[in-house]
Amino acid sequence: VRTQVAVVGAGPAGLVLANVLIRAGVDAVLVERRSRTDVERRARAGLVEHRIVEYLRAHGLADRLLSDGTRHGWCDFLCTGRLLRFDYAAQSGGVRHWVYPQQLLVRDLVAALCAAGRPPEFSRPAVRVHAAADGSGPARVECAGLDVDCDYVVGCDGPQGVTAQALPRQSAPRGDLDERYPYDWLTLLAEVDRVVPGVVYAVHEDGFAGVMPRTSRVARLYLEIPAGDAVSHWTAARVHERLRTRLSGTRPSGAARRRGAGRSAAEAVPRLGRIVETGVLRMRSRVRQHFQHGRLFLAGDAAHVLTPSGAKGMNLAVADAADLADALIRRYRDGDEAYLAGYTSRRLPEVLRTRDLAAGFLDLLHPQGRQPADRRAALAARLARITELAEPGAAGAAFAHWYVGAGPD
Ligand code: RFL
Repeated sequence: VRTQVAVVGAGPAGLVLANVLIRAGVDAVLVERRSRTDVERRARAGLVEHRIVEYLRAHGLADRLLSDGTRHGWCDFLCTGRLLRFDYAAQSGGVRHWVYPQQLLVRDLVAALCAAGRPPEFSRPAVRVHAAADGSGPARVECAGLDVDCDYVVGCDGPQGVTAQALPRQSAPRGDLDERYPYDWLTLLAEVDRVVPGVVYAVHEDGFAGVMPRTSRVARLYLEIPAGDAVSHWTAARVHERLRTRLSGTRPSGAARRRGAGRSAAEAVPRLGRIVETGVLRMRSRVRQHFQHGRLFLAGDAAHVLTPSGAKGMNLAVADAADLADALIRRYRDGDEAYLAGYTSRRLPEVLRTRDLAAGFLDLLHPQGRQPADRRAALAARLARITELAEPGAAGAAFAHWYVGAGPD
């Protein structure tokens, strides 16, 4: 087939890009390795930033998100048995997150493409991408059973995709853009007896644990484990035991109660039932220095992978897609090549800023130390920083603004 833009990968980045292009009259063909059922079932992210929802709404892509999603404006930190509420909506001028599972957003975006008459080509893995290094001539994506000839290729095929392999090797050393953390996270989906009222970050000397709302029946949980540890070491019984240790808190001190924090940890975390999915996330971040070369572009996890600590991956993926859609539309509508050429230089600073802030947040959640005394000291320092965030002030406001994706003022 022949099209203007070939999009590889039906995750949030590829689906948003294809939808926005087609609605603007730019022809696009999206190819996806997996089946439709598989992509619509893959549970991953769930916190959608305010500015991303506004973008999807403006393009008519947020109807179900707005009707079925829930709003969240605070999270709890459970630190050394104390429960501290961070009311980021209050600190960001009333802006809140939307909670809407990624697989539901993917389902909605697939349905929108089908309704627009350009359903994704499912079960078509791209095997090779051709794009002239100097940007001249047409490009081509070779897929199983289908070749797509096009003007531009956009790789939205995640960190292990094939599109990035068509980019020239990076000339400068990448060391400063890659980071491996000294721990991993177990990623779990567990049944809950009631909806998780808000995100809980438990900072404990045994290690980090996190609880994120997803649906009324299922929560996303994270558990810090030693780097490289195998998922098979983590039986359900062991997971439950560790979660109990890390998520149990004593009632707040008298002083904290007087500040209005008179809640117990049991109130913050619902009763956890059957674990329905267990995975392991090797904790690293990797940001490419170039998101484009000639007629080839990368968006989302194909260009940068961050840890889930700040819940930014899906949001950045959609933000990349939004920028690139705008640039491609300008290219076809006005012949503006220069704006398209500036894609990396517009996106990279935000990605690096997000990477740094997410790394800082990760540090807050992971007091490290070889000896128990070092860990206790690190924990006390984290408690002081979390307390500062939770109190109204400049530190809390800056973090709140970033965390919720309040967007430009
Ligand atoms: P995706 O979603 O990985 O989609 C890539 C798609 O490309 C397909 N593909 C190919 N198709 C054709 N040919 C090939 N050769 C192909 N190779 C691959 C794949 O099948 C797939 O369908 O990338 P995209 O669109 O860039 O979106 C990125 C997000 O999915 C990711 O950043 C987030 O899920 C990260 N993330 C979170 N982000 C948030 O913003 N908020 C969160 O709360 C949040 N929680 C999470 C997360 C990621 C997690 N994991 C498992 C990594 C929680 C978890 C557990």
